[in-house]
Amino acid sequence: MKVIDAIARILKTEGAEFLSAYPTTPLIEAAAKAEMRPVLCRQERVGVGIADGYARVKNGRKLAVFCMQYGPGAENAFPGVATAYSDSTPMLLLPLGHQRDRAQVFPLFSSARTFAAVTKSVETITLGSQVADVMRRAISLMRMGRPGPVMVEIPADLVNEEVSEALVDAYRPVKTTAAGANARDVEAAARVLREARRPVIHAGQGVLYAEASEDLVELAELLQAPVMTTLEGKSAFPEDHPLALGTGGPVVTGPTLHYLREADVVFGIGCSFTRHGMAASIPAGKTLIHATNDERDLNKSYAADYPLLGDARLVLRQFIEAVKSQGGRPAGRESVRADLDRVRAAWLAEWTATLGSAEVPMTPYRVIAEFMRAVDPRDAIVTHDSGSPRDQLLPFYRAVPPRSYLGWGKSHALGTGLGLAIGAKLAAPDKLCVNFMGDAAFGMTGLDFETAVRCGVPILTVVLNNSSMAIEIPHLVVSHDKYGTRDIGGRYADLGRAMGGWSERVERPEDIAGAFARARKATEGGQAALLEFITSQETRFSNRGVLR
Ligand SMILES: Cc1ncc(C[n+]2csc(CCOP(=O)(O)OP(=O)(O)O)c2C)c(N)n1
Ligand SMILES: [Mg+2]
Repeated sequence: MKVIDAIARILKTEGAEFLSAYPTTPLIEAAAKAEMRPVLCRQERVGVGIADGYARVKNGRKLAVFCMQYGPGAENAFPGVATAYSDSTPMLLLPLGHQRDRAQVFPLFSSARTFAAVTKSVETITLGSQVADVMRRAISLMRMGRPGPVMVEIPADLVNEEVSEALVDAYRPVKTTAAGANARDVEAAARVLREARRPVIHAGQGVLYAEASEDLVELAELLQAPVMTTLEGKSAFPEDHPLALGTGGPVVTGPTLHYLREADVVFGIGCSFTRHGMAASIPAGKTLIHATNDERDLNKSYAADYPLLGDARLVLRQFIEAVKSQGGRPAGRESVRADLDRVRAAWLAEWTATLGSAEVPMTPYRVIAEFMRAVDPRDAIVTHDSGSPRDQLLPFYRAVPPRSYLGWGKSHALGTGLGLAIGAKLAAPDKLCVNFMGDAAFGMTGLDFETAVRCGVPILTVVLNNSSMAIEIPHLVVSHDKYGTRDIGGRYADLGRAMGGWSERVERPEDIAGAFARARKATEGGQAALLEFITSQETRFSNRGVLR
């Protein structure tokens, strides 16, 4: 059998349900022959995003793959791969490589060299007989410990080499393992957490990958401790829970700001505690308990008073047992919920007028509020894009079940949300999968809306069109006055229709609810839908940059 067919077979054995792809690579044909559906994007960075969104929704339990050609195909995938790397998404990238007699020669592009900086591992198959070993190594690394994108480069002249069928028949799906933390460390940290006056639990996406949301709820209820999530961890804790503080990222909910400032002990679980513009910083003077599955995170941006290494679910189970054996719920936690209710209500009261505003052009906040009224968060998977839409959606959208929101952005390439939404829909066809993007974000990747149309992946794309890069208002001042540098133009509903999708343009707040209902119906009928809302250049944000 040929090497390329061996790879397709191994992907199937590992449970890949489809192949995100862009030509030219013989893997597309090999996958089709092996009854695996190729989903072809319009550009590689979106193809990577499709596999990324799929991997996130499946928590890496199913194999997500993207393949592309050597040189330009691999080069054009870069922003997608960098995003997956910075957010630790478990996915497999399969670029073709140049043929072996010239692959090392200037100026030919080498994926192995270039992507080494943005992958967890990259390896070139140098002999056909190695194919199973190389694939097993890559997939094992991708899945274990801190996940991440891995790459296997396939030299173009290797694909037709013969390998023995027995080698591929013997391939078994990679088995993985995870460990809990050092028991004595847990004991000490649990004591500190139990005795804290004002503890806050800070949950990251490690809780999502470990599928540990129920365990997190159990610990929070046991301690009566409020829980915030990171940008990537949003939906790890149900945001309709009385102990939910909401998300802390580039913008911060009122409760997160209040409780994080007041906290004496912060327990980071499944998070990296990275200092980053997309993360709420931890104010000084806290006792930090930090549980992560990657030692590189410990003592990285903050000194950890109680470092713990382990899988989020196993560590949460250990904490639950330790807290119980130390006497269970601590005293003095009776008023936590009522206090939090008050703080939440006071914050929301500051925003009631904006969220319900009747102004024209409309504020994006009104669009978000109407969306939340129209759609049960249990029925949807929502993601943002870079720019103001992220900062408007993040604090107010209430994500409930795990993975009902895809928060992303340790690298925040404009245009990423569209591919993630397509991938989410492939992973969860019964959900309404929605990406909120600005008009500049649409300019980056919007033509891949046609991928959703053509491939029958009925997502809903919301374009918040303010004919501007509003988030650049503080950065483009003189240049805008003199040369109009923030202005951009376009009629995106027209484009959506021209690409074969269902679309509407909405200009008045009273029309928002009806438009969402019609768009949802279109997606349920199998059509990809695009709603263009003509909005103001909104500059109000919830505590943006307050915790930097
Ligand atoms: C690839 C890439 N280039 C540049 C940026 C910087 N950037 C972030 S948001 C933004 C403009 C956003 O405009 P738009 O999508 O229209 O949203 P708005 O703020 O107007 O609501 C830019 C240039 C980025 N995040 N990614
Ligand atoms: Mg804009």
